[in-house]
Amino acid sequence: MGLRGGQADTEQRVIQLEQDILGVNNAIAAANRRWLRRNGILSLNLVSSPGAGKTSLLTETIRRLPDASAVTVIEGDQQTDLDAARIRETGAKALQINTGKGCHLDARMVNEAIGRLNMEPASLLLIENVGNLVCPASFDLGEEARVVILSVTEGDDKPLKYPDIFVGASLMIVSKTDLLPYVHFDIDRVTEYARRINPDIACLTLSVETGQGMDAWMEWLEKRRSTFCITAADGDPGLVPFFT
Ligand SMILES: Nc1nc2c(ncn2[C@@H]2O[C@H](COP(=O)(O)OP(=O)(O)OP(=O)(O)O)[C@@H](O)[C@H]2O)c(=O)[nH]1
Ligand SMILES: [Mg+2]
Repeated sequence: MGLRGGQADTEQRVIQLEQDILGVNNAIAAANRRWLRRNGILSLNLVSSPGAGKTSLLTETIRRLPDASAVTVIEGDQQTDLDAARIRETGAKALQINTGKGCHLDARMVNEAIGRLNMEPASLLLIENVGNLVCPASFDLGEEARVVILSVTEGDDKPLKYPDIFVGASLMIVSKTDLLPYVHFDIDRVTEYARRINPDIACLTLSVETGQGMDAWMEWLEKRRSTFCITAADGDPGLVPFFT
């Protein structure tokens, strides 16, 4: 009885701690979103498992945009600044965050990055999260939309196995479609599974290698940019987004 009571206490404390951490994160994320919106900066949070092709998609996307200097990328990885270096080669500004043992970016990391980046109003902010289909699902960064990338080599059952990451996502991109002839992956099935989890999710397929689907992705991005309105009405955005 004593042991059970002690166990229940511990579980209660763990739940409370998790709620506190997420509560603080959500408050900072809301501050990030407010600041980004007031400055007319469209922000996307790209999530996937490791190696699904996030950085490759980002570099190819920036190359296709008319002005690389109007794009900023926040890169999240446990170690190295390899991805930020790949982004900088395109002419876009990139800031690398190393999370060490951490398995996701959080709103405070993005808040601090925003404070250092000196982004132009009405520019584009692309955030590459740490490769992981689980942890990033719980941490709002303050982005305008979450984009989930799933490569065909990972299997078409992922929306059902890792549903949380698909729940709040605006778009699922099925990547590396040039490899479809070599793997068992059914595009109709993955689309049906993703929409079973999130009926509103948009779905695109593409290959950075062959260029298949890149035009549709660029159109999605352009539409998102053109419908994104500057919500500057409620006051001065201020220069520094820091929450604390
Ligand atoms: N065949 C094929 N390979 C691709 C495609 N896109 C990316 N790759 C390859 O997939 C590997 C991983 O690509 P990255 O862009 O580094 O993936 P990532 O999601 O950024 O990886 P992490 O940041 O480590 O999570 C690289 O070897 C890429 O060349 C594609 O469309 N087709
Ligand atoms: Mg990467």
